[in-house]
Amino acid sequence: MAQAKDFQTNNKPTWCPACGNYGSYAALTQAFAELGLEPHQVVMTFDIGCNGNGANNYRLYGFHSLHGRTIPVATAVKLANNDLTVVALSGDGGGYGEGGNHFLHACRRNVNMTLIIHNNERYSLTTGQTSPTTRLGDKTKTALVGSIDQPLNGPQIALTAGATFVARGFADDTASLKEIYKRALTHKGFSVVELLQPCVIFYDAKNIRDEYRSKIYKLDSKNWPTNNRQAAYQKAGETARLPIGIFFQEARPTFESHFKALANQTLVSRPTEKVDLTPFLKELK
Ligand SMILES: Cc1ncc(C[n+]2csc(CCOP(=O)(O)OP(=O)(O)O)c2C)c(N)n1
Ligand code: SF4
Repeated sequence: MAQAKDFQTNNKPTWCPACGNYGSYAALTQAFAELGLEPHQVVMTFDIGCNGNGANNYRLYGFHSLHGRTIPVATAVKLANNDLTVVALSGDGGGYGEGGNHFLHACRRNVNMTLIIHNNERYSLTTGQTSPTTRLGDKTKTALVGSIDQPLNGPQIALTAGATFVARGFADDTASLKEIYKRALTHKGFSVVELLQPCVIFYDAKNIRDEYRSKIYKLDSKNWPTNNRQAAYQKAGETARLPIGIFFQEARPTFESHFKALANQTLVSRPTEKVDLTPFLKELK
């Protein structure tokens, strides 16, 4: 049985020391192992950004795509081979900015895969510009006197757009993050996990961690009603304190379940050499 290290390459990650990406990397590879997965059964698609540089560190099938395009690539992978476990990674820039359109439609489409959005409130790889989640008043290289755009709330948008699983995790709490990832990976449908991921370079390293540690609390997993979308929306909107855990989960037919042809055989395993296109071409005349 594979262990977490079997999902990790020997490459030395290029993330800065103390970056929140390390916590997510540890939690996700542990989650794969504890679910009994093997590296050849998992595909990850990556965005451009610090989070996307993780493409060098995961030992499994991967595709390092364009900025904002991790979701369509993951969707194609899943539809081509629905036997695979598919995970799309993104930053808040790629996920809510460049790829915001894909994010919305993936939530309502409900392909059986997991999206992890690393929210560090900055475009970090390109040195800390304002992103869709930058707080009002934060000074960045593109907001010299402070950001004036209202930040968006990813979990609330996912809930509004119809996502069937919405959660939030904290990169420093790898034990609970691993459990959230396991639940997301086993959910039958599109699971969204927003990760609070401290960037220690474009935020004051001590302030961001102190703030998260003082504000974050865990949802009561036994008593929180995960079947109530409106309650989840309100919970995800809290700002004085920051809840982590599974906000919402519901069962809904997946996108691929509507295609009977995929029920018994994956698309990639279907023979292509003897397909007769003549009737189809006649129809087009
Ligand atoms: C379409 C496109 N726009 C802009 C860029 C430049 N770019 C590369 S990485 C990046 C920042 C990534 O920020 P985010 O997605 O939040 O990830 P992070 O680095 O914070 O993990 C940008 C703007 C690009 N590569 N492609
Ligand atoms: S710049 Fe920020 S997000 Fe990027 S690797 Fe460094 S600490 Fe992590």
